Amino acid sequence: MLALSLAAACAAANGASLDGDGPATTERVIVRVAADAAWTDLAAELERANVRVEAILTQAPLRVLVRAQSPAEGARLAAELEASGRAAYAVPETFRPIELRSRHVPNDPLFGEQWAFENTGQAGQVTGADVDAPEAWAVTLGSPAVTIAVLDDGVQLDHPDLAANIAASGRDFTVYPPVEGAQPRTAADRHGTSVAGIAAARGDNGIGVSGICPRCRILPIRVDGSSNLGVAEAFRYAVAQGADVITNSWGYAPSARRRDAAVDAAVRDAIDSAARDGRGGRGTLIVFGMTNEAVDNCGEHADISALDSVVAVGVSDHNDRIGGSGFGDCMDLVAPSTPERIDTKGSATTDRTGLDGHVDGDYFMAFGGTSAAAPLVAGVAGLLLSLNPDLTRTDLERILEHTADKVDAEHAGYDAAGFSPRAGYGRVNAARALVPSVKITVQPARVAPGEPFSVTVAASAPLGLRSVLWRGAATGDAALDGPHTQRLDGEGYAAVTWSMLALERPGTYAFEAVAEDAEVGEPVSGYPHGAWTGASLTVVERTDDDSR
Ligand SMILES: [Ca+2]
Ligand SMILES: [Ca+2]
Repeated sequence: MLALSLAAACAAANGASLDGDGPATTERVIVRVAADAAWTDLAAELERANVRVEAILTQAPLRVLVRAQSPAEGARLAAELEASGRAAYAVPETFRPIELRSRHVPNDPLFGEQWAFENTGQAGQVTGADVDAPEAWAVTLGSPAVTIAVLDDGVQLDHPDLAANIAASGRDFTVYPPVEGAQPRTAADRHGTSVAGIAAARGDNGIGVSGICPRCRILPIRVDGSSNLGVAEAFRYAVAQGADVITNSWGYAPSARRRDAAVDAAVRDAIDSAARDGRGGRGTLIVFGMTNEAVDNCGEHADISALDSVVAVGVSDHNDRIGGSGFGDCMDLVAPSTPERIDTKGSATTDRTGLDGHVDGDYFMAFGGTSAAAPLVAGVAGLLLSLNPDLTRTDLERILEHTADKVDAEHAGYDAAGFSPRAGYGRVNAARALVPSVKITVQPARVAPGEPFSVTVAASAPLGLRSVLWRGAATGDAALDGPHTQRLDGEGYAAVTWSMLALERPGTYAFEAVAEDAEVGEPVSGYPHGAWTGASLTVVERTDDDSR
């Protein structure tokens, strides 16, 4: 029913880090009958062994698809056929993760310094501790219809690597009433220009760096030094100007009385309203970097990033290790950046030109902390919205979380839902976020005969989900063989659970799940409109030891 090409395509989407229990083998075996073997004899023998011939794949050479009673029996049959010499080959059908090889490496000369985008070990780091930007850019470079508002200090509007992506000159909310233009106004204004570059510096223009969303637009908004009135009005302005994502690499500094750092009702209301009502009711995604100090951001006297309507981003380092930033139950994601405590090179981004800014020159090679992590997540959201502007804020958040890589599991200790208060849902992965992704959980993974278990299929797709389905691969139980299909309505993320399932016969069973998207568009040639994954369940008789 579902073509192999779909499975191959979706495995590509998940790459080597395919979730589930790795490649799954089905009960089917592809057999090329040996030239000197008598097919009629072989067919009769297969029938006696209760093996069904499902299809004649080709007549010359004779290739047939047969179906054994289970994957294990299929593997045994394949080995026997090959050993006997009656098959030129006999190969069990196997779903195997493959890598999406298409990449887009931009021509920006400093791209090699952007290890957070593509980590090739530039500074002795772990290769691949990055967001897979070139793989994401093979799908989309982003759309100028998507606007990322940067709330920060000033942004240099005429920076040669930003100017083409600046949506408007923005507004300065550090005074009330605010004044037009969010350009830097003091020598200290150097942060916003670097934040903007990570989100959406112009890519592929032959100069400098690339933002993670190289064709998205930047709406600069100056708030460093604003009152609560200024901040609240800044959020309302961003929404009114059509901001799709609002990125914030700032928070309130803890004071001697930490209580003072708490977010007041006016600011909270503005943020909640933007998240709920922005984008014509689909909701504006609001991203905040957590504190650079490794403290709990989410408990009493919580940081502004702890708000429910905010995506709170911490830091993972150049070796995909966590722990270099604030954390807690309110954490959503980590993104690669240099933690402030670690003395390694940062990821390159734009700097105010010439002597202004962080350094002499137009680019800064050492930007880090959560200031660099938040705009990375905001830019990935921009890529998602470039594929499908109808995604809701909740869709965006769930897709980013569902497709994040579970880095540093040893220190994170992810729970069954994939969450850790030390790493959120893991390190954002732009490439995985942009294609369909599916996970299947069989719980518990080990049961006694007749003991109930459940199957949960969670899936995301930027173009919207059409359906998810699962089946037990040749369990011998018609009720489990499936497929069990749940139609969906184009949401970006869904999790569906089938419970009170049971198997009587001991053994190890393979389960597989497939998600298909709505195929509303073809973002790029060969775009995978589905995803596949597998899991297994072991049914064992309880021993006396188990029951104690
Ligand atoms: Ca550039
Ligand atoms: Ca400079």
